[in-house]
Amino acid sequence: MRELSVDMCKPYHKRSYGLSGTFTPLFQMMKAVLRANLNAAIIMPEHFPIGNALAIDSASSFTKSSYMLNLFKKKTAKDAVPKSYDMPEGEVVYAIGDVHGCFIPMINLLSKIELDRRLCPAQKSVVVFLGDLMDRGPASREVIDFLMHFTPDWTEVVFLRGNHEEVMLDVMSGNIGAMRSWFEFGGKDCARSYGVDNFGQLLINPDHIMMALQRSVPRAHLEFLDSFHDAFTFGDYLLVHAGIKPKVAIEDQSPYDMRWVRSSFLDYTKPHPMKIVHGHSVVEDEPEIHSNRIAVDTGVYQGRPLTAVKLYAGQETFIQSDVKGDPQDI
Ligand SMILES: [Mn+2]
Repeated sequence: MRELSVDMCKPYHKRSYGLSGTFTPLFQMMKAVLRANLNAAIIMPEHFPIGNALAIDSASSFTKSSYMLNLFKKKTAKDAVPKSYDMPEGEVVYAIGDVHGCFIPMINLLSKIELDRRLCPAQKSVVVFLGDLMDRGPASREVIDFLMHFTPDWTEVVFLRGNHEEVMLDVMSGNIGAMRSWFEFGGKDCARSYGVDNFGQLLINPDHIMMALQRSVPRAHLEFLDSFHDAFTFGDYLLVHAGIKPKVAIEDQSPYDMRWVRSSFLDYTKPHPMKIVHGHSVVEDEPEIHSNRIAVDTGVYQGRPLTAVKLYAGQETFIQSDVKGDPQDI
């Protein structure tokens, strides 16, 4: 019997950041935007005890008790495909697809999830971000700044690493080649959100852009992104950014495949040992429930809603933001 790999099993990140200097103005702006534009009575600021690390440390026993043991069931290489994919009793998961710098749809979706969770009789709740918080949309910095301080009293929060987190961390380590390709798939939008836009120097002085990036992106943001996990299990469900390599045991999956895989996973219609919940590959109309996987990336940055799947009591249901992505949203 082999357990899940150490990395997949390590307790998820327990954030304890305090309020940052940049956060309070953002929070005030968020309040103003919500009141003015979104007709959003759903979230009031007091529902977000942001930065209240002490409260969650003392109030939440989830990470200190058997919660992780309940969530991380042992899987073995010879695991047969279960007759049905089961969920832990009395626990609810909300898995949110690729945010891609779309701040207002994210806030709107979180408010709807909070309301749902407060009405849900589950004893335990986890909100899982499936990765790709940044790039493409207009507000990567705001999304990251908000989430790194997001310690609500109504749920635990888990972050998974997507291919865009992987590339951004690579870029910020000083990799000029990675920066060039990053700028081809949404990295410029992320850089702009940090005030870096000297892209005209890309051919002649790429070092100048790199220096500007390294000056502008706070170290705390990178440490936050670096704390993300590869996968999260919930009963017979495996939550990952992109998917898995078919016909390979769950514990033998590579982080690379879990962050980047596309057609070999998407085209595979036979059962996996676990049901896979993923983002990464945009489904253009509605989120999709297949027999072996659930796809929740509805392409919010392309003017569509942000989507979460709720897993509770054997049911797979979707919650979507009422606000669609819009390049002008912040
Ligand atoms: Mn993505």
